[in-house]
Amino acid sequence: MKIMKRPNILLTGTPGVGKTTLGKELAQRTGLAYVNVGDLAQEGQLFDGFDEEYQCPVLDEDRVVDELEDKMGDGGVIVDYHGCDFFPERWFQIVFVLRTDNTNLYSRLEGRGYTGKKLQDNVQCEIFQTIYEEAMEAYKEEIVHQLPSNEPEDLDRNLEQIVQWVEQWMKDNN
Ligand code: DAT
Repeated sequence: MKIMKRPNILLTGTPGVGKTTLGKELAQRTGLAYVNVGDLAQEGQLFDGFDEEYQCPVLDEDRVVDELEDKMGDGGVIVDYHGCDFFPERWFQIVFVLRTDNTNLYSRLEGRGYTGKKLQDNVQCEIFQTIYEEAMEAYKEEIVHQLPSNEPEDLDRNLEQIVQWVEQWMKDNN
């Protein structure tokens, strides 16, 4: 039996833009696997040092890549992370950068318990479109797409569009 080829999808963007919400629902609808890189690092303790300024462990990017390599090679994985330039470019067939308006993002992050510098820096990250620019540098521009992620209607529309893209990709590649 020939195994169906399936695409890998990267969901990236500033913390709080809605990657996890979209990724988990997308996995349910498509049958693709969902990988939250933050959770993966936590489970495997894939850290290298401690960031005193932000009071959080520093991701060991090489170990994350090693850990995921085989799974990504098989295809059919949705990866969720607030950074994107350390993954091998060849892993992903499409990259989505979720975008949220400042005021919206501010209240979401406040609700998550972020305060002070951490809150300011993350909102600023979104204002300066840092992750979008990182994605445009790291991947072919034509596979990088921005998705508005402000309200529930955005979530529904994003889901529909990506589900359709996956179906089309499967037809074209099998
Ligand atoms: P991320 O994984 O990017 O950090 P999340 O999925 O945890 O973000 O979402 C952060 C919060 O925002 C969470 O309370 C759910 C909410 N949210 C996500 N997508 C949304 C949308 N399209 N409309 C309204 N709220 C949304």
